[in-house]
Amino acid sequence: MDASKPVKAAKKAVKAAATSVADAVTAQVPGSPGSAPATLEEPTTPREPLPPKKEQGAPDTRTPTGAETGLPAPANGQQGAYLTTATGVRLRDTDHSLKAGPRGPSLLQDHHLREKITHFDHERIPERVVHARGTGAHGTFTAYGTAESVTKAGFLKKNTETDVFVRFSTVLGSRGSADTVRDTRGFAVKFYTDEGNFDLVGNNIPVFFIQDAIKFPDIIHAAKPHPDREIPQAQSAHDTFWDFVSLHTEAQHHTIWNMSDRGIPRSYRTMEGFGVHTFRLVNDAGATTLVKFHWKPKLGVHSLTWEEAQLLSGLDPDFHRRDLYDAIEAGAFPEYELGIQVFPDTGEEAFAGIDLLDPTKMVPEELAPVQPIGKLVIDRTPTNFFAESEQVAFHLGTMPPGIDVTNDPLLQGRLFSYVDTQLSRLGGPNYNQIPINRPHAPVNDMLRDGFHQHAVHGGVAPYRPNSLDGGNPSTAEDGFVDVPVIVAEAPKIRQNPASFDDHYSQTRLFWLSMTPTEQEHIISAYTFELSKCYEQAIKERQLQALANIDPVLCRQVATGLGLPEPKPTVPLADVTPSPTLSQIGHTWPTDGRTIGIVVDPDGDVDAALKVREVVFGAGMTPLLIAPHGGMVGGAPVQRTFATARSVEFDAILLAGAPVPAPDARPARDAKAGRASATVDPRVLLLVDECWRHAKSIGAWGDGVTVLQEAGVSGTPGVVTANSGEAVFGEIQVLLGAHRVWERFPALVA
Ligand code: HDE
Repeated sequence: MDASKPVKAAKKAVKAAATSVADAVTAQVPGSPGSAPATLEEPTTPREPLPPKKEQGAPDTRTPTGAETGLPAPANGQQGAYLTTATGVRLRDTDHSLKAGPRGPSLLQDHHLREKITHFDHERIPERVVHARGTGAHGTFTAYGTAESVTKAGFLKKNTETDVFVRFSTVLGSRGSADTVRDTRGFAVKFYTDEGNFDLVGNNIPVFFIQDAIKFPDIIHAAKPHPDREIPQAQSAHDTFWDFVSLHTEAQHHTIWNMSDRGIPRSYRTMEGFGVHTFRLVNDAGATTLVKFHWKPKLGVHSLTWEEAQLLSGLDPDFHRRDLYDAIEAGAFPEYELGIQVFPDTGEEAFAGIDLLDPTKMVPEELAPVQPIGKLVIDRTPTNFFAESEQVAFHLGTMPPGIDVTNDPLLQGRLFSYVDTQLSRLGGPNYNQIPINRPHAPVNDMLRDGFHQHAVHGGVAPYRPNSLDGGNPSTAEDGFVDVPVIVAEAPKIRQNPASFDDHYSQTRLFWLSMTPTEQEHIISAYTFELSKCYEQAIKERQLQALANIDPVLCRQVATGLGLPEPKPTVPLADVTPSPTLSQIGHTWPTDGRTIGIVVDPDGDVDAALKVREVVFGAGMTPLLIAPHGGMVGGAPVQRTFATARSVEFDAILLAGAPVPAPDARPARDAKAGRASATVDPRVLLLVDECWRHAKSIGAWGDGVTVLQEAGVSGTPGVVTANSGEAVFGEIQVLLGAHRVWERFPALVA
């Protein structure tokens, strides 16, 4: 994919048509709200609804029973030029209720008032119990054909293209919570295959907190805000969470992933996805294979720093949504490969001594490599958040022939929960008829009636066998395969297999697989979170769990908490680290990154604008940062010194040394608090923050003096050269590794 193509096209459009700041911003930098710029005057000429924005997708216009209508997507949206009631009657006025005289009471007969208010009163539906905060987008999955030998699923046959809808989410927070909190992320994909939908409902962490679904309400109650004060929102840094995971030590493996950088992804585009459970595939010949599903992002796995995550929660709580939508709009389409780890289905349901039914265990890639089976490209944003991201309903049991479940007790409970939750969330049993959930395959079930029934079923015999509807529907020889796995004769008991008792070996494996830099982050995350607990006993109990993972980890956290370091109560596991678990030490494409360019209107503006073009050409988004809004050198300014903050940039370029702007006064802008005689103090703050977040920083010409004033000259990842292009060339290379960790040597001992 040439990510820069749409960007180039947008640039041409600007040259042709940019007559105002609004036009220029709309055409080049993603994020403008409408498909046409707003006019200064209120438009008064009736016209049809505007077309969607170029990057917007929508659910296929299928009937409730999966038939193609051939209609364009806007057919599902508002129609005509005039305001109407819900029943299509045109209205003259929607701003005044019908009253007994201008000062009189409103009349009960005002059906428009009542319709409008009543509908508004019912606009909300229950948010998801977990994963309430999320965001979705459309894409296409193309199969490589490499899974054909293990599954008969048609969508995995070579070169088959399948429409998908993806929803990314956090777990703990409410719908309006911040994107960048420390949490697990959901990675749910609905494939609209020709053989019915397939929902792969995964997370960005390959293991789970608990081994049995019956404990799900318990872990979630513990992690959600306290029931009395309903705080803290979207956090695990509180007593009930740590109470549960320290008492319930099977949760320790998932918890260390959350405390690692995986708990604060940079972007949904730089996040892995995992099906977590082991699934059973069945091929055309009926042979079965056990697999674990993995999503691998093309851009690599990258994270925020903890300070960035915290700042973003306030400065841009929508950071991940915005990043996803802006990247799609800029043509930097997020890409992931779907892969499988393959295990022989020998009946033991274990591989290399790892119990494949235990969802707190993963299989290191060094032991079972992930084999790519297809590619997902996300290339369309939703047209309507509620209709698509909110109403999409995933269910683990939505599977086409060729994919089946295993006895993982967590998976088994999920098979019940997802349908059940939609009944109250989406108001009844017909949620699969909502446009975003409609299959792209013919639906002929014998389910009838119920709230919000959109299908108009014909016939008189919704039962089988029947002779009155000609025997329709028939059962199919090539239908879903329930693999006839032998269920051992066994007592009816509430008990786990003994292998589930090992809670620490893979937790230790994860710790030992991290680089020292990543270990520093883990230590700091545990210390931060436990410091937020009130109860000493809970901190001590969790320290005991850390002692069973690793003495160094335990000692460092104990030091931070000011508590003694306990001795392990179980022998430390002798494990082989898995370097593939580390995020550091590779280089990756940089598509869709955001580069801040500080420009001084009194300096060399041309050089800044030249670099801006180069950044666009490299498939990234440059944002001009200037002392004031409007235009600089004929180009639109995206951020003023008052509005810019380091956390939205992956790197910054200093194209000048702007003197303090008129608003650089602490009385007006607290960020201007650091005194500086020569450079605007907000620019120094920008440099400070980027520097301590290990981001690369470039400067040329007068910009070099800013580095000196900020005291960062000559440190790793701080680049100077003769021209902006040369500086950006080096920055691009540094960005490939995501951060400049060499700036902060790590030594965990
Ligand atoms: Fe979920 N989970 N879950 N979960 N889950 C839901 O379903 C549940 C689990 C996951 O974007 C709910 O429609 C139980 C593991 C994602 O809409 C609910 C158990 C994994 C999403 C539910 C688990 C997940 C959900 C809430 C333990 C990773 C968001 C709303 C047995 C493999 C999907 C809804 C979306 C959502 C139940 C454990 C992933 C309540 C009982 C393990 C990505 O049904």
